[in-house]
Amino acid sequence: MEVRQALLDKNDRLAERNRGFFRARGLLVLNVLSSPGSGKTAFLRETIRALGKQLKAGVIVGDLATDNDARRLRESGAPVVQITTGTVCHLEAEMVARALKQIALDGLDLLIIENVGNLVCPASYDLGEDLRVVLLSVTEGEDKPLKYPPMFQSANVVVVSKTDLAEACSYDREAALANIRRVAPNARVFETSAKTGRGMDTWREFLVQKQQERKTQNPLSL
Ligand SMILES: Nc1nc2c(ncn2[C@@H]2O[C@H](COP(=O)(O)OP(=O)(O)OP(=O)(O)O)[C@@H](O)[C@H]2O)c(=O)[nH]1
Ligand SMILES: [Mg+2]
Repeated sequence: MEVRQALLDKNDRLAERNRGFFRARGLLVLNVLSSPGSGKTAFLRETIRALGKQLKAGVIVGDLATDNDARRLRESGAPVVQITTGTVCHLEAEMVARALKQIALDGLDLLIIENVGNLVCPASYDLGEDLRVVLLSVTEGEDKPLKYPPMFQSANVVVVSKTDLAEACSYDREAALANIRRVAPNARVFETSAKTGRGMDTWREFLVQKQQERKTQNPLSL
């Protein structure tokens, strides 16, 4: 118990160091989290595509193994660094600090960190981000916010993903939104589909606005 607390304290210190580094550069930083396969990579690829020339984004992506997601994200033209964590089920601030040395940050407005697919462990690890973005796909069940509260409680933004599959999955929209509201009453909610592009314009406008705020105010308004 004490060892775990010491590790978390160390992570918090390194996360603060990352945060200072990001703020000095005027970078807006997202930590994107969800269970495996909720659509993080697909959503991020569409996000970068939607941003076009409005914001220049770079990505750090974490997985236990393979560089599949890095290869998919590079198709968007963004600089991407893959972290392979081996047996570790989350990213830590120190891993992000190391990855930063491999990414060309000059000219970037937005740094997106795709965390390891996991609804439990990554919740405890601050990476120095401005915004925690948690995905909930319509395919995984409306009750996930209630079953995994720490992850959803820590979210600044909840993205409902894969809404094109809602009907096929008998997705209960009202129940899902009520569950999100119960656990994360202050989170901004976006309903999206990476397949049809639904909701991507609203999400893009939100990011552009937050990036502007990053240059002028601290903390961001939500
Ligand atoms: N129909 C539909 N399928 C989607 C959508 N987004 C993602 N998918 C599919 O869902 C599967 C998982 O998507 P990924 O983007 O790899 O999910 P992920 O959260 O990055 O997965 P991990 O990184 O392994 O945790 C893939 O087969 C995607 O093509 C969507 O909006 N609509
Ligand atoms: Mg992925």
